[in-house]
Amino acid sequence: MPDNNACSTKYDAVIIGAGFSGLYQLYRLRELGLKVRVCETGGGVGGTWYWNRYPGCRVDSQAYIYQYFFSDELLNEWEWSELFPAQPETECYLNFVADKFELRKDISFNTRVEAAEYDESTQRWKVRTDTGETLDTQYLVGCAGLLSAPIVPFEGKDDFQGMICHTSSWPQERVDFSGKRVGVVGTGATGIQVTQSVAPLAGNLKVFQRTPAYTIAIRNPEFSDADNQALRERYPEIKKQINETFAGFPFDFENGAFHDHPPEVRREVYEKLWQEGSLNFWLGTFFEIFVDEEANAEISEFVREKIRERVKDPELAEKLTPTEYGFGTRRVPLDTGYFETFERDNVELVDVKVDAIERITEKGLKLASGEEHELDILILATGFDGGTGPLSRIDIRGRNGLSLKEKWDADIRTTLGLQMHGFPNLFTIGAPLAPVSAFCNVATCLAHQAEWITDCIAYMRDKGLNVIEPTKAKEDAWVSHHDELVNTTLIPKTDSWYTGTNVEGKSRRVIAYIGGVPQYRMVCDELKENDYEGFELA
Ligand code: NA7
Repeated sequence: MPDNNACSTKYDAVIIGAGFSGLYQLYRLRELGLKVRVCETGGGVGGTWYWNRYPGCRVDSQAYIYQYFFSDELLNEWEWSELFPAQPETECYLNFVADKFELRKDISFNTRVEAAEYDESTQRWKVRTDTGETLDTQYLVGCAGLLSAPIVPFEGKDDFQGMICHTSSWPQERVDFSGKRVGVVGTGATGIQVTQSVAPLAGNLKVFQRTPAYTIAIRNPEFSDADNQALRERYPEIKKQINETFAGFPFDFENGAFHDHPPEVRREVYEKLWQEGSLNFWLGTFFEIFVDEEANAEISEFVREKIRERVKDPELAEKLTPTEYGFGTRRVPLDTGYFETFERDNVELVDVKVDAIERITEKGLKLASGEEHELDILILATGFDGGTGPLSRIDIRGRNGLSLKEKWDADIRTTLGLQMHGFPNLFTIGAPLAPVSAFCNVATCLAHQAEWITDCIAYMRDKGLNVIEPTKAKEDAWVSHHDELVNTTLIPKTDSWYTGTNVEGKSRRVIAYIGGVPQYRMVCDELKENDYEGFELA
């Protein structure tokens, strides 16, 4: 019998994942003339937008910035139906891109990368998939997403007799909620979207909340042909703008310094931005929201007032109003009637802060007090091992067998989120310690990282070089700079996937670089201009 490992296929680059970043990375590297293969676990393209097909899933960056800007033809051909499209539209867009640029021929679907090992003697990676194939490649690019490793924090999943589903592995076929007793665990961005969408469909719905969320009521106008045309005319300006704003959005902190304004002027700013119904209220009010307790307290209180206005029942309002952390120190969700959902007769809020969920049982969920909630459908909106999980769940081994999982278990370190010491020729998009992991419109930042990687590989080829790896000193310097910056902010004080506290035993470090997109781009550009100083090239 032939040994699969013996007949490995040779590539210049193997990309893990055919989501937003993987598709673009494939396009770019193919343009360089490289032989590239993408391995994708799913049966189609889209990554996050392939897997997260739960009811209500919707993008919360404006559609016209949550897309690719590399092709004018593409920008001209695609039409957006609304400002914040639902999952099917974004998935459809990514399929359109894959078809238009004939990307599928280089993608192996239903193919999970299980392991990858760097061979020092050949200076190449051996990539093993669950289909039994071994791919031999010079470069390995991790495009596995930043929120694609789901967390199921309870025992007993297999005992449950009803339907159980994490939001990120939602079935392709329609789920019938009518007359069903449904439970949703989690009230993050996902739990909010699923709650407000499933409530009108279910017999009854119990929402198990441990920590209430601040959320902004979305304003989501539909787009006409004329709107799409007007956008097309503005694309050159928008493309420029998103690379110059703090978070890669079409807005910035443009209201001056918090303390330069009297409270009534600041309030006008809040009211105005609140009416926009977008993340502008978070990433466009005052930068002090991230660094100044007083500013953060004032903005948090403003949002609490908005929640109280929306929830008529004071007791319920109290339960739904966050008080234990500041607004914007966790990822801010957008909602469509989320708070109003709790006024429906078929919806109940179950507070599991004090009486915690103990386990999943045959019939539903059991709390620490012994109380059991019987359910037909259990939806787990319990989040992800953000930033690290997607790659550390693959057995990736660099020089001297160094395991990426072990490296990150000990300490979450990268060099600008793009490479890692000990892992030559491994590039990453969406990995920790870059803005992309949390403080950026993902589409802006993923594209930038894919372009940086492409330029780096082109440089290597032009110079006749085979291997690139950041030195330990370079990585140390980046990690220190990251820590120094983020430790002056309020972010590390709040528990969430940003700080890694949502995963038991995960080492604590803020996952995303908070220096802003322009600053990050500048550092990346300087590296290119200085021939990758601080990286070992051979
Ligand atoms: P998040 O934001 O990590 O939210 C997960 C939610 O699940 C959150 O409300 C958690 O409560 C809750 N959770 C997790 N474990 C438990 C247990 N054991 N008991 C009760 N509740 C629990 O994930 P999302 O999927 O909503 O959003 C992830 C990102 O996707 C989002 O930020 C956007 O960028 C898109 P907790 O707050 O920890 O008390």
